[in-house]
Amino acid sequence: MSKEKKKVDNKRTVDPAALEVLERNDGQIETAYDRYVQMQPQCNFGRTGICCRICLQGPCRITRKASKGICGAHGYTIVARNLIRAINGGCGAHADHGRHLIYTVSEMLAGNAPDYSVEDPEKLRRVAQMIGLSVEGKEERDLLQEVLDAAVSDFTKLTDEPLRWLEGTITEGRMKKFADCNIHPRSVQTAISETMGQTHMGVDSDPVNLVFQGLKTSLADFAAEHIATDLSDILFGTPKPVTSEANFGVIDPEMVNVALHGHNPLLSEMIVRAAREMTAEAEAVGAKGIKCMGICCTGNEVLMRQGVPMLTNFLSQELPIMTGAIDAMVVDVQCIMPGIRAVAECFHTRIITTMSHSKIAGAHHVEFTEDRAAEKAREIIHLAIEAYKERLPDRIDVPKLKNKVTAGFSVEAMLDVFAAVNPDNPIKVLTDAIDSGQLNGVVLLCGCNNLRVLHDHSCVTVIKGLAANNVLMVATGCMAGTAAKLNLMNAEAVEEHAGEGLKEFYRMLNEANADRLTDKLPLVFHMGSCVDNSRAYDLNTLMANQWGIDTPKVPYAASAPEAMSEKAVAIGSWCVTLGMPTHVGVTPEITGSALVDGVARQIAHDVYGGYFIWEEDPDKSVEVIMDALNERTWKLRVHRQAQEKYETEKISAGW
Ligand code: NFS
Ligand code: SF4
Repeated sequence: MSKEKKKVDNKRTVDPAALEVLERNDGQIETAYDRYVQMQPQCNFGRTGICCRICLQGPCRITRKASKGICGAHGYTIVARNLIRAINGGCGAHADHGRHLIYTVSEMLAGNAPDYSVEDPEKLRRVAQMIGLSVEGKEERDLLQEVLDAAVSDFTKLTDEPLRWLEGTITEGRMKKFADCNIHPRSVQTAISETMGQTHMGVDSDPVNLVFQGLKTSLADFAAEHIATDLSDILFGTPKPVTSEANFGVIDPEMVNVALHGHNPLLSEMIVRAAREMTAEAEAVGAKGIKCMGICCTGNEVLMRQGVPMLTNFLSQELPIMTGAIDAMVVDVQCIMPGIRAVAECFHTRIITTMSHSKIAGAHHVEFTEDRAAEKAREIIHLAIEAYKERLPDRIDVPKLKNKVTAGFSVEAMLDVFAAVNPDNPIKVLTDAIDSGQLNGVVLLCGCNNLRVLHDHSCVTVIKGLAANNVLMVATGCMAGTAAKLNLMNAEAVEEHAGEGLKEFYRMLNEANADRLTDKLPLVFHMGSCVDNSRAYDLNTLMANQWGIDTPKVPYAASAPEAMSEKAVAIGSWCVTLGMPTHVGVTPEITGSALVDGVARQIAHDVYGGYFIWEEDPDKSVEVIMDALNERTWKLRVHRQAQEKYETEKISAGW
């Protein structure tokens, strides 16, 4: 009986390749899927956010008998503090990523990072202009120094003039709103440190004030992400459409297989280059060559820019090792399960950590440094080649499943596609399609996987549901991973799943781009890693400015059906603050306070126009997202029609 139950419970995925590995393994090697079962039942105090461990008198839990913490903190204070510390955790992680890029650019300019260079000078100029710098007659190096100085300032300044990366990227209406509500962050690092101070024992106990500080931190998070994205594009190129493959079938048993896992392109780009240069060394040990493949967001980064195949997403990260054909899994920071090492113990796979602040006990550590980046990358590939020699041939069993992927859609690439239809005003192609009723809006699919729901199931259901409802979808992070792995990120998926309006829209774009694109457009447009949610948001600003309205009126929603990390909490929070209806498919630890929950869902709406929607059922999720979009598209169309009828210059804004 209990064995029977375990069999059902620990196969919590709809990815057929992951399922194949889990079934073959049958619980012999422990993975997250097993540990989730062992972890049940999980604590409801923590789950609803009403457990406080902020001081050493705790943990204090809100119960019927004890309605306040020992210090007198109400449940709403405890929930609000926990929530904004989660936003802060996410912002800290993105800041870590952004700061690493900033540091590398500064080392590059000082002549200490010889392996990095400006791959995309055009992007450098665009970024400089976006943040208000003049570019005329400036040398590349001087311009880069100015962009760097601005980034350092946005990261560190203590004074309260607005951040360059907010001013340059969001609407005037949003800037004014944030000034009115006093939530402009002074800088990324100041916001992080303020939030820690404000949530210390005995400081702020006002839940609304706390939540607003959380929103301020989320804006700092947005800026940090945007800086990370922009500097990555400058150093490694702005993504352009590229065709590749995804899922376990990308593992080639005859090659040295190197899985790149984590987040930062500073490392993964170097490894992809080294792998391309070291084929001869791999051939010398009997392999056909070296194959890199990605997991999580660093996988998204190298898929977008280099066409490197996507191996899998967050939740199934331990399973590729169990194919017996992964020679090295190279990791940097974030979303790396410590569990990968124990799985690798059972095989020949080398787990290689690379960052001084992100180690796994017992793993190989190759310290990655900016001054010797290429050399370190070669050292890592060399370790993978050595490991290849120790493979256990009878343990190799690789699922065949892989799907075609068309990725690489930066905003620039999207606008190029639209420009084939309307070269003078590309974004109008999208807003016209919404005005005419061909499309019902745009949704940003983002976020992780979470064992609280069936792996990939919620993501797939939401994608198919929105496609049938004629919604244009852009995706990032592990949700983009789901689309890629499960055959939803290619043109064939448009035929299979899109509604008539959406199909018509694709037909128009594909025809106009027939000479410019090698592949037809995919059902879901891959915009990159989670820091690239910043570029996905830029599309919102473009649409708002085209219509002459602010973002809370734009039919553009976000959905994270399987959210997991603190970074997802931070991203969701800025989506709301920046005016988007934001669906989350795993209710966060907030429901222990009706007041804080109400702030997230209703007060946020009243003040900022964006709001959270918690819905765990994936079919119902499609309905609630469509309700949110339909409300906006309907109002927008009515006002657009009125504008045309009365021939007014601007759309009325009183709604
Ligand atoms: Ni985003 Fe990317 Fe994935 Fe979630 Fe983790 S890898 S940064 S946090 S789990 S989407
Ligand atoms: Fe308890 Fe207050 Fe300390 Fe939190 S801060 S652990 S509620 S005494």
